[in-house]
Amino acid sequence: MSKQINVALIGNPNTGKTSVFNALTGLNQKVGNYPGITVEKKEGICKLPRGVKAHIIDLPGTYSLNASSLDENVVIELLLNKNDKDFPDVAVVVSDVENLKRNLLLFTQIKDLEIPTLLVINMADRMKYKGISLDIDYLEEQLNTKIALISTRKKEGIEDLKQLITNYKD
Ligand SMILES: Nc1nc2c(ncn2[C@@H]2O[C@H](COP(=O)(O)OP(=O)(O)OP(=O)(O)O)[C@@H](O)[C@H]2O)c(=O)[nH]1
Ligand SMILES: [Mg+2]
Repeated sequence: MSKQINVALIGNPNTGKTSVFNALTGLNQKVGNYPGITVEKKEGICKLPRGVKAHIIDLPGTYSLNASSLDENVVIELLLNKNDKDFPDVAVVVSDVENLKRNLLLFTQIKDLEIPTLLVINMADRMKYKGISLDIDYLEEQLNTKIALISTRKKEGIEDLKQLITNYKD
């Protein structure tokens, strides 16, 4: 039997989680230029290298794991229930490149739950325009995580992300 892993896409509102979901699964869930587009859990499948199959879960945006809205409860309920059939083997935290610092609060909270975590920094296409540069090796070391710098808009970095998901235990 081929191996299947649960992957949850988690992040602040409007960082591009659903865009990543669509890129990974080939589905076409609604994307929009304001926060709160995704209101419930969506699921899809992504075929990864080495015959691994990923069950991808797109979630509503959340700023933290301190529940303050219904949408955030969906995320908290999933992450705090190890018996949930969708409980992630790996949490992919999606940040946008312009708000990285703010997004790291949620990243840290998920790491504290000791769920294997990857960090996606999306919207890399905005870096030049915004004059942002990042030292990914340094960030990986400081945050003790693997990072995929991607742009779903330019379709860049998606294969790297698939590779990181495949190797999430390394
Ligand atoms: N410039 C740029 N914009 C992007 C990129 N990826 C997504 N976006 C835009 O960011 C906005 C939010 O995208 P979504 O995928 O809906 O974001 P989300 O995190 O799922 O949003 P919520 O479900 O509301 O939390 C949309 O306007 C996208 O077109 C990217 O790589 N570059
Ligand atoms: Mg969404």
